[in-house]
Amino acid sequence: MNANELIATLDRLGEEFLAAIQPLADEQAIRAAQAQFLGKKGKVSEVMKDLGKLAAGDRPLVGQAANRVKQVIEERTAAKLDDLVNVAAQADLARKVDVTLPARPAGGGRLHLMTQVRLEAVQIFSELGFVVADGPQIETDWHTFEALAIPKEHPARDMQDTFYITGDEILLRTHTSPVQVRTMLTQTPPIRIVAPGVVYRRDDDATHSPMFTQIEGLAVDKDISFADLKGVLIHFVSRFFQRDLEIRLRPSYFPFVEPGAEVDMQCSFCMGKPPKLSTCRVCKQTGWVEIGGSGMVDPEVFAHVKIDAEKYTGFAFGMGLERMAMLRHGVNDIKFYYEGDLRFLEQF
Ligand code: 2NM
Repeated sequence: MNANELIATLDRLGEEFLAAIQPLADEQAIRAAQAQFLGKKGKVSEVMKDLGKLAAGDRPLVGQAANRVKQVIEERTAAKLDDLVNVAAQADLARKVDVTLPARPAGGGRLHLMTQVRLEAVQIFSELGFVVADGPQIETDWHTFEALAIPKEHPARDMQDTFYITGDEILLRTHTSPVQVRTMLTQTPPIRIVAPGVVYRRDDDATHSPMFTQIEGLAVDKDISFADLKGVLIHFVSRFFQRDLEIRLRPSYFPFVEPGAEVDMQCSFCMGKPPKLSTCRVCKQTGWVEIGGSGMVDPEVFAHVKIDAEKYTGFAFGMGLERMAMLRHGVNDIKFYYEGDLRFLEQF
């Protein structure tokens, strides 16, 4: 082909491209069409192979024609792709949105079961005039053990049971009793407090967690008696389980009370009447379950906190709230409380 024929062919390719791209409406097809003309083996490149055969003087004119065609193809491709974006944006704008549709429900939060149980226990004791007292979880040996007349050789002090932080003086409280100690040191009777909070022991199985929640109570006043203690416990159990369950105080030893008693209540699963033909796994056929400990504050404890044991008496009690929640809701493994599994938590 001579120069004029080449220029005519190039112009014709330009026309051909414009006709080919005209009906295309998707990006892939448009890019494929462009490659068909401008690619390495495209129609324009094929024609340009003949450029070398032309006289040197003819080449610039043909080169200019080729550039013109390339520019037309590139501009038209870009414009076509631009159209696609605009069409998509228009379709987006035109889409009808029903603003009256109800929103997706936002998963409602709730209080953790142990928080619910703790607040409820506090509420019940507050009905009897008890107020909440609080204290540090990191405690001293003195507030946790010494002031409570727990001797140095007592197993509760053992490295096996207690998490020590530094040496043998600073530790994680193993019960909330140091809160009672601090209260008695800073207040004068009458005292009526409950101390709810987490405590720590080196224990970990289906019924023990290294961190668990206790509530302990303390009343110190003139003429406080063991009968007052029993009345408070009966009120608590009947309110917490919403039933008139009986309680039973079984003589037991705690270093900080005298006399001391373990607190049992009628089994809330079989109501104290274990079924004859099946077994109640909760109370093991006894009809009673242990829920805590209690007693009259030992005069030795009063001496440590400078309360006159000739003038005042007091009772104290303590119980584990995970266990109370287990009895109330039929939870059978303590691990559920601290695993954070929503399938468990959402049930309460
Ligand atoms: C229990 C059982 C029996 C108790 C005693 C005291 C204090 F500080 F007044 F001496 N606080 N808590 C006590 C007594 C706790 O928990 C099983």
